[in-house]
Amino acid sequence: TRPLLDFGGIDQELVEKIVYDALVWSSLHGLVVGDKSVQRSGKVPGVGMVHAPFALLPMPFPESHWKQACELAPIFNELVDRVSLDAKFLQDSLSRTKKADAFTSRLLDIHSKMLEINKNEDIRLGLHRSDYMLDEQTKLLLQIETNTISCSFPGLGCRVSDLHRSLLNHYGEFLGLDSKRVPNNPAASQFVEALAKAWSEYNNPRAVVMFVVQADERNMYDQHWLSALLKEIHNVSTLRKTLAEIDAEGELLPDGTLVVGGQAIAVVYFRAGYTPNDYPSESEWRARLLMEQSSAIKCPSISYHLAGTKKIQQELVKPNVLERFVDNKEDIAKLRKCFAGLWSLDDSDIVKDAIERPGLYVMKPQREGGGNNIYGNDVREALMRLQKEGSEADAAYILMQRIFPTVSHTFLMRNGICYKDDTVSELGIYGAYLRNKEKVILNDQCGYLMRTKASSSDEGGVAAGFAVLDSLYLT
Ligand code: GSH
Repeated sequence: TRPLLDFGGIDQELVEKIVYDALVWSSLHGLVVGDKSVQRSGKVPGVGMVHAPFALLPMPFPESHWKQACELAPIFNELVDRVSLDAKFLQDSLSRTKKADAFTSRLLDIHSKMLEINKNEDIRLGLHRSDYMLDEQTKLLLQIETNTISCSFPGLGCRVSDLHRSLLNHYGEFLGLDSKRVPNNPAASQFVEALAKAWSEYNNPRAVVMFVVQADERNMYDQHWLSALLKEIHNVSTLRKTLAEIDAEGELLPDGTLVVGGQAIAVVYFRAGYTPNDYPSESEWRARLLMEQSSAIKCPSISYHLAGTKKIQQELVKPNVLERFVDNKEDIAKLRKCFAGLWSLDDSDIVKDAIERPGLYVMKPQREGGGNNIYGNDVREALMRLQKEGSEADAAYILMQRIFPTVSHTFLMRNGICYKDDTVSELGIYGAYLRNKEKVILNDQCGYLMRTKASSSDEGGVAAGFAVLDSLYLT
């Protein structure tokens, strides 16, 4: 590591100045989230706002790996699309998981219903994010996962890049850092462009884009950034509804149009619905089914959602599976290069090894949103418990090789306080994909999200409270 990037040599007074400027900048530029300790902050915009947790300075990252990750975005976009078209592959791969995991089972039921009614999705919109870690020992960029639903922080992530560039413009010469090495981050504007293009493909000028949201959301400003830009740049209106509200106010017209609260919906953009907690009653499941049956463009459709499950990720790593979905040999090689070791729990050799050396594995259920994975000795215990039970319960999980990224010292900002910690980082690359019948309208990489967390914490995730937002300093 370079000494200045290590921040070992920065004097306290300088850090305090940067901290102060960073906090002012965040307040002025909407790098904010709702304060969980203020009850009304989830209901009334502008009440109980606090800066989003962020790293004070951008994280050094090799340019070659950054380019590699960017190049993968359109390939993963297409892979998700191709996998989503293979209903049998989705249903077969998830058939054991279905028995062990009630949530995945409900999603599969909706998928089956759509197959029964021969539901066609001509217009397909994917707003994805592929997450990677750089393995220190092998220097390989390894994929953690592709998110196909509710990818967080396209709105705030680009603010952090702007913040870091602004800080380096002022303090860069004292730090030995050049703001030009923080790559431009157009995540918000490009996601918005994709939503607007999808809206226009739907071709009903009176219809709106509906954001499906959680009732107690605190990351709403990230979402508001997108709706504000949709309106300002593209003159497209948005609506925010919870699943329960959609159940209460939604209806399908005979021609398949989804109407919610009297408004025709062109695009359904899910920022909820990825976790079982979002479906406390049958009402929410009815809403999900209603939307799926409609002609509105779903971002994601049920098949895109399923294509993003851990189980499918693990199936794709098996020999000769990628070849079913990707034609281009070079693309296959690029994908394989970033695949980490992934195994199903019916692989007895791997399970045996994971019981002996649990630190080298992560056990993952079919869950999104962070905070669900099993690490360390808990892996051993969980595997032994599943073995003893001898049931189908093991099909709810997959095993993944644990990746060990480089540890660096970082200043982390939370609640106006600056902490210094040993950290590791995860790079997410956003991707947008839009297709109408055979015509691919968009297939792009759309900016990035760097997240940094204490290396002592197993879990990641900013929304789940483990990590902070960060940006890149290309080295
Ligand atoms: N409901 C929140 C939102 O819409 O922002 C959270 C959604 C969420 O947890 N999304 C996951 C994610 O991108 C993917 S399913 N998490 C990134 C993080 O929290 O760091």
